[in-house]
Amino acid sequence: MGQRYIWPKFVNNTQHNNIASNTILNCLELGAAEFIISSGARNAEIIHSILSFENLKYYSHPDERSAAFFTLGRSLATQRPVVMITTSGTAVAELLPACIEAYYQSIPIIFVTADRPDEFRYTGSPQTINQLNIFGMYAHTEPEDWKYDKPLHINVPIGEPSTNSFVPSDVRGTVRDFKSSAHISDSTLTSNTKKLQSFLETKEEITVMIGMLEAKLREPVFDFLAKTKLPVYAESTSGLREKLCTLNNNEISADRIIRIGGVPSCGYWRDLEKNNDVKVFSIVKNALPGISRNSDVVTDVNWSQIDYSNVGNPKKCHDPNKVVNNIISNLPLSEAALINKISKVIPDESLVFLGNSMPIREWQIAATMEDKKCDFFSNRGANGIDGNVSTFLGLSINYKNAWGIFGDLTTLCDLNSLWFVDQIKNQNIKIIVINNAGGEIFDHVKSLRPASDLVKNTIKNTHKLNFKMWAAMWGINYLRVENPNDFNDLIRGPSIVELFPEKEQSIQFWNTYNN
Ligand SMILES: Cc1ncc(C[n+]2csc(CCOP(=O)(O)OP(=O)(O)O)c2C)c(N)n1
Ligand SMILES: [Mg+2]
Repeated sequence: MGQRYIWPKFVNNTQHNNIASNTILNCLELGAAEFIISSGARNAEIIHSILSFENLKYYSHPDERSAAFFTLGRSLATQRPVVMITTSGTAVAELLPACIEAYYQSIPIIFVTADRPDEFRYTGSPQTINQLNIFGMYAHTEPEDWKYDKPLHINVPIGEPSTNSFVPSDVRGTVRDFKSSAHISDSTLTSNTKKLQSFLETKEEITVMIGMLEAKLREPVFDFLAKTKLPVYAESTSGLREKLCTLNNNEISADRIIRIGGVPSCGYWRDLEKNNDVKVFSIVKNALPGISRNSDVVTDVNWSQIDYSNVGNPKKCHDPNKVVNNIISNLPLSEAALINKISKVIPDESLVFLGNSMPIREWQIAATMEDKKCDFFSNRGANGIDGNVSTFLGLSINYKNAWGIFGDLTTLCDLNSLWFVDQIKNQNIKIIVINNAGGEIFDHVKSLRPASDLVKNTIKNTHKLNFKMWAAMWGINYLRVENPNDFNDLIRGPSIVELFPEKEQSIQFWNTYNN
């Protein structure tokens, strides 16, 4: 199926007939307020159009992959569609990782990709690839019936610019109010709510697991939990971990699991795959069960209409800090101890972005349970280690203080993200790099234990790099942290804080914690 690029339904523009301006007007009509630009000759007219509208907020970055993840962060922060604009050719292909992440997180980003006119397609002429439906199932391609539940791809064939293309135009566009709408009919919502109600009506033991949760769902879900008194395991990205008495991963046991929000990162969820006796009911925006065996899934329910109260023995949950504090008091240089320290020094109401893979897991068990009213995010849609810093930077603009915590390889995958730092002008960005010399997560993969050092080091990408010169390249502060007191030297301004945990202590931490 082809893709169209003019939507008279949205803009009946009688002022002029310029495809570049029309594209921008259409994006505004769809609710966009910001534009992220990666430039080339093919999209120059569209860029010109954005800049000549004068009142539009925009950012630019030469690397499309980073820019696309930044766009995802902007959409998450602003809760509205954000547009990313590229030139033609492989530039378009660079958007795929962020497109996939946005698909699994149901984030409404708009990719506007400039293309050569139709007759060039399939000819192999310069910078001409087949861009039609290039993102496959991961992007919607019809603006008229886009439901804002996944990315939208708008492919715009543009001919050679003329000398008139860049003269000032008097076209103006205004940013519309945008309210993210529920993509669900009243009757479906009622039927979903009934399904959850009947799942609850059982004598079997029920536990609730909460993964990444949209900010607007936090209050209704919190109220639902308070009313039902069900035992709960809440991940940090749910925004409820510190507000509830949450079970540890190893304390979860149930006949029925209600999963709310994104797929939980913990082992219990993965083990459910084999544990067929446990019935699972998921409530998640992307409508994906997150598990390959039989389970129920709905996109949304009416939380306030659920009528249920847990009459069984309330499960005792233990203060996770008690267990961990005991261990880290003897192991102050372990990764978990340093994460615990970070969680204490982060100012209240900060953005906290948790990178894959160990940071998100270590935060869950080792961060303070004090409720500092922070907002938590992570790229757990597809669990990629690419684009994490860029997503964080996109989010950071809306926060007075923004802390991102990343593994060393995750950081390496996104080194040019810092191009954005000058544009976002946030003086309180802290990029924490946990340098454990490679992919530490693989030391926790049981099946790899018998492998030789050669195999392990190859899989872990063991290295001896550090990030001091990375900070120097972008002219931002650098702090080396080897023990918790080093955080006292943290200064104002965008900073890279590189942590060097002591390997032996980290190993000992996990050995003690797991036993
Ligand atoms: C784009 C991408 N490539 C590869 C992987 C597989 N992977 C998962 S975790 C990981 C290592 C991460 O290392 P690091 O960022 O240093 O974090 P650590 O495990 O040390 O906490 C890799 C390669 C992935 N998730 N995403
Ligand atoms: Mg690492």
